[in-house]
Amino acid sequence: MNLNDFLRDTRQQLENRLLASFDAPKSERLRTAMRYSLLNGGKRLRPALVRAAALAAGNDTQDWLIPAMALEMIHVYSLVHDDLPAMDNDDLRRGKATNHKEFDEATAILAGDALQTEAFAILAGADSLNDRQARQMIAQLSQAAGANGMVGGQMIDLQSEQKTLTLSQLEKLHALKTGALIQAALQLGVLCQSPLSGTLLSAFERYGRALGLAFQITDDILDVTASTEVLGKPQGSDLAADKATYVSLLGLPGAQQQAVQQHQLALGALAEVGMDAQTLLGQLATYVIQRDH
Ligand code: GRG
Repeated sequence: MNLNDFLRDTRQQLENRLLASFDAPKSERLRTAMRYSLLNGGKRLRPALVRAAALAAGNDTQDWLIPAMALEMIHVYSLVHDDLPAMDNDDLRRGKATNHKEFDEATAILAGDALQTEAFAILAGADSLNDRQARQMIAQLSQAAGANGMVGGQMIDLQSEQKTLTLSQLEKLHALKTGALIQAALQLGVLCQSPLSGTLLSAFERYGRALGLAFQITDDILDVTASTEVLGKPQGSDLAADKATYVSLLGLPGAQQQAVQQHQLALGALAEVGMDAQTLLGQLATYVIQRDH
């Protein structure tokens, strides 16, 4: 399957399953707000990584779907909360009104909270996972999403506003804020298959670290190069908010060079386990630095 077909098929399967979830809401408003952001046109990169990692580990069943849904729910909750006035204060996400603009702040907070708990509930209750797999996936995902992962990175990011960061500080921040969930995607994919290959896990760890940075650097580049129409939010908004970004630190050519470097590191990690740039994971790495939104 080529990458475009793979991404389309992953999106379709994931969204079909997401559409069927939350069918017995206690609160119709909460359900609508959760579904609004969950089915609002994301690229579904993390689910594609879960599936590609599972395939690379030798699992070609549908086992990737539950961990991919859980991970996407965590990702979407983080975007809903990140857009709130207390954080980034954004009106637009994926070209549409942010959750708190469409509903209200309290509803957006609750929708994010409920998406987060639902993520762990579907892992804990999945028939397709054995107890050990479910426990390991819950452990990986909670570690990646929590205080020592994404939430910790977000806190450091907020504390870094209007400060000058070194490249190494910026890398550490993004390894947590954006990188941890990308790494988790690969770990969840590998966990679909047992017994686990230690060599594969360590290669994927290096691939995931480089991919996470390549993703964030490209995000910073797009913030200044892509049009507002393509971005779905005002161009240059991170720079205007006086945030340290790869572009503010290194300039545009320097940031582009860093993205290429991380892309090479990601492909190098795959090569160590005999996977080339044409494998799905290789193509996904290239997609990450070549995407336009
Ligand atoms: C609020 C707990 C909490 C955490 C927020 C990840 C994050 C931490 C905030 C997101 C801010 C942001 C836009 C970071 C840049 C990288 C990123 C995560 C972009 C959005 O991910 P995509 O491009 O989104 O995969 P789609 O829309 O395709 O799902």
